[in-house]
Amino acid sequence: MQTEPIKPKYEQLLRDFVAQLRAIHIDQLERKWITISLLVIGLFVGIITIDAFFHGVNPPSKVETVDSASLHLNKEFAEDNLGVQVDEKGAIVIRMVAGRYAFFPKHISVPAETPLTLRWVSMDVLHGVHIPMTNMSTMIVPGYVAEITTTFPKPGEYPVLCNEFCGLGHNHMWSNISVIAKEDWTAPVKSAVKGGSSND
Ligand SMILES: [Cu+2]
Repeated sequence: MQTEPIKPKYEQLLRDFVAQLRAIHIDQLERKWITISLLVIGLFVGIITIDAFFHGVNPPSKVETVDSASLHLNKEFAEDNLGVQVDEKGAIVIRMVAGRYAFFPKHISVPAETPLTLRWVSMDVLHGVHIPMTNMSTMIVPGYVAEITTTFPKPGEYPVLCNEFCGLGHNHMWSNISVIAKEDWTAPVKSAVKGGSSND
């Protein structure tokens, strides 16, 4: 009973709307630029969609949460687990904690030309991390894990800088990564000892 008149009502509204749009005079040049703008927007949305669904390009957090207030009690980010670790499959995972005003650990050594997974968390406020001359740049949002996979192409000393203003000591917030030639690098002893001792 009620459903019958609703459809024609919406059709009428739509028809009125289209008629109103048609009544607006749009200059030809303006029409051209509206079309170009819409095409550009469509192109960008298309690129983002393809990257997200087919190339796996996602925000670094991937919405993986962590309790920033109790990182020291957290299994993964407890002090002993920070720094470079090599897992059973030989993949290198680096865990770093950002806090006012430093990155912990202060210094790490990693091999060049090797895929590295870096996992960052903040213990207090919003920080950022930027390693010049690499693709490493991400926000470290409290409560979330920021994960980035990267490869350092050349050996050398790389600074790790905070690029989000986090307080008065922000400009002193930095750390160091030594990138060592692949053949000269050895996995830190700590991870070998840890692997042996922490086996329950
Ligand atoms: Cu900071």
